[in-house]
Amino acid sequence: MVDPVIRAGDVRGAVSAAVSAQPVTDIHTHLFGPEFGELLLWGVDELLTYHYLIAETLRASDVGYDAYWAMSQREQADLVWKTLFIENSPISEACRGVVTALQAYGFDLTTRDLDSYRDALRDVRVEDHIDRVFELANVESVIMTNDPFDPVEQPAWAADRAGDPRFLPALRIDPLLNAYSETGRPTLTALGYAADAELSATGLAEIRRFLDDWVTRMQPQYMAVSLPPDFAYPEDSERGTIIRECVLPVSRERNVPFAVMIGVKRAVNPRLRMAGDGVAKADMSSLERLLEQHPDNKILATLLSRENQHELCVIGRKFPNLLVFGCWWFMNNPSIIDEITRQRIELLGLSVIPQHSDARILDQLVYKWPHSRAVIADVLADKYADLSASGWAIRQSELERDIAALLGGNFRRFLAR
Ligand code: HDL
Ligand code: ZN
Repeated sequence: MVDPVIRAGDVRGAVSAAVSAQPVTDIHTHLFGPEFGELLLWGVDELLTYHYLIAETLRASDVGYDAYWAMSQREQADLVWKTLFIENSPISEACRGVVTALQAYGFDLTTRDLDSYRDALRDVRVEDHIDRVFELANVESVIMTNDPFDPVEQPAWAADRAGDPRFLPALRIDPLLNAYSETGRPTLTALGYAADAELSATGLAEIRRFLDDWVTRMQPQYMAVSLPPDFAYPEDSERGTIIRECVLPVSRERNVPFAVMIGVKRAVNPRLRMAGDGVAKADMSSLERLLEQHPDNKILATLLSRENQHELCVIGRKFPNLLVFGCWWFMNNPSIIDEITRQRIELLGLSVIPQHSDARILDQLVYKWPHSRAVIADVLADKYADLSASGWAIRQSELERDIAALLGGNFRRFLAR
């Protein structure tokens, strides 16, 4: 079969079409398969009470923290809609996302009748809605955030999970690493692991046994932790010791990569609850030392501060055992996705995972991916146009190969290495 060379004038169109057509593996979300019941959030009121929109609503309305939290979810969603969509144009990225999703469902946005949108989804079966959302977003699979320290989620893992294969597990260990004394150790003790305060050899062996058992039970794609800006490694702390003595050995032995998500300042405004987290620039030398001291460990990394993104690309050049991923959280806005995707392609070529959605509500896939694909396609169109102008023949099959790698293949190859 002829493998056409794309004419210079057609490169942009070919790139846009290829990015749009490529099903994506979404490597970090807070979604749950339907077998997790109420843990899977979906629908109009969940979309509108997404914590990003709570923060924006409390800026724009006269409603105080306590009055907001005293409302029902429906009342909260009504306030968000009135404040951000009716009294103001929904121009922020989180607001525009809701508009994109409602439009994609075919709702009449000229009515702005929130109840009609609610009614349209009321009788939908969740399994059917999942099919529709995955098709609209062109998503082939999502990786969940599964927390064995969460008393609500923990029981779901007691039985064998014959779940929807499109929802893949990830073992999230923040309480073990960031709150060992307060949460990690008490939970392990309750689960029958003799973790101790001194982190003795026996105690560390028990933490390894806990991780090993949960890797067996959950079959996670990776183990993940979010880390503060002052994350230090190596460090003679509970976190530094457990990472070195427990997480990295189990990660290597079980071939389950360790994902570090660095730069979050938890609860800078506790009154906003989940919406109250902030960001700060991290010291990247800790990531360098983690990678340099453990060359046989596979590390996934995403950084929350815009100021860390260029350093992250340079570190990616130094360490093949690092896979850079996503435009995380406060990075997930078109202006920043554009900037850091250009840096990544220029410095790391195709050896990155440009985006994940971080979706918390199923319907968010319907906007987060179209919004990101548009920006990523724009960047790639420029880069392939530059390559073509430099004299390289851009072949259709090679373009499609490259984009398949960016939107899922790189991740699967990293896991299989
Ligand atoms: O720690 C994380 O995984 C973050 O993504 C937080 O869940 C955050 O609240 C979020 O949803 N960001 O998009
Ligand atoms: Zn997340």
